[in-house]
Amino acid sequence: MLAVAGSDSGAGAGIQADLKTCAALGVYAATVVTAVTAQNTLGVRHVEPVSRASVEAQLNAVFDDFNVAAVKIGLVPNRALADVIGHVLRARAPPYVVLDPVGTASAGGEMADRDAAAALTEHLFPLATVLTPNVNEALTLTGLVDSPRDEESTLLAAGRALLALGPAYVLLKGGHRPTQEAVDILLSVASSERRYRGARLNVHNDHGTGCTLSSAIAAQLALGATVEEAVETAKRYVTGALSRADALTLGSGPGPLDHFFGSNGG
Ligand code: PXL
Repeated sequence: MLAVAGSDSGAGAGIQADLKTCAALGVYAATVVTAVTAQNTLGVRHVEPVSRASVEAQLNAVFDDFNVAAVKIGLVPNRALADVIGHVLRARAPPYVVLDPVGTASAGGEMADRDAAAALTEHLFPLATVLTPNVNEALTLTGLVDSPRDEESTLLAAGRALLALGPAYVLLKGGHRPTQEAVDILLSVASSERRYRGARLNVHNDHGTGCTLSSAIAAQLALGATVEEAVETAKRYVTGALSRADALTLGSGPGPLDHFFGSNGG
């Protein structure tokens, strides 16, 4: 598969999380870097978007040589990069695209400019097989930020509005909702909604959870799973990696998940 995302110098999120996730799940990942961020577990200090020419060249270098079974897209820092990624993906037509609409780091700090979300919606939503917003992203992208955010009906309305913008599926991630379990809701135009329930884990080290989930979904799609199966396996993987995360003591803020919880390196 191919991960198109930003670099996290702390290596908990972004392209580093994508690579670790794919390695743990046994899927090879090529990488296209969209931005270089300077950050640690305490926050983002600097973001440098990669040039349009470089991202275009990276994408073409990968597609010219590899059979790309699925693409995961994470941080797209500006309109120029949303435009060029859309252009290349339309030409190359990979079978699956998982789009994680991130703009703000979990540690705090904007990583995308003001116009990036509109450009993402315009150029990349129509190409997405699965869009994976958290509650904040779903409400912000649909202009429902002032609606009662803890109401499930608000979230479902946002999900339906996002579906109308082009993705085949929208996975509404419930990790940030004040519910007893962590419930993710998968919506699609073609079928009724499906819920994925997981234990709510009260962990300190949760940096990179969204990146990990979206690359795990793309990895499963690359392995031949259906979208419904891919989401289920990916959620199980993230739950496992989160449940072991607090055994890692890296940095003084929220650290990364334990991507290799299932293996001892042997
Ligand atoms: O979790 C979103 C995200 C995406 N991409 C990069 C990040 C983060 C969060 O910190 O650093 C590069």
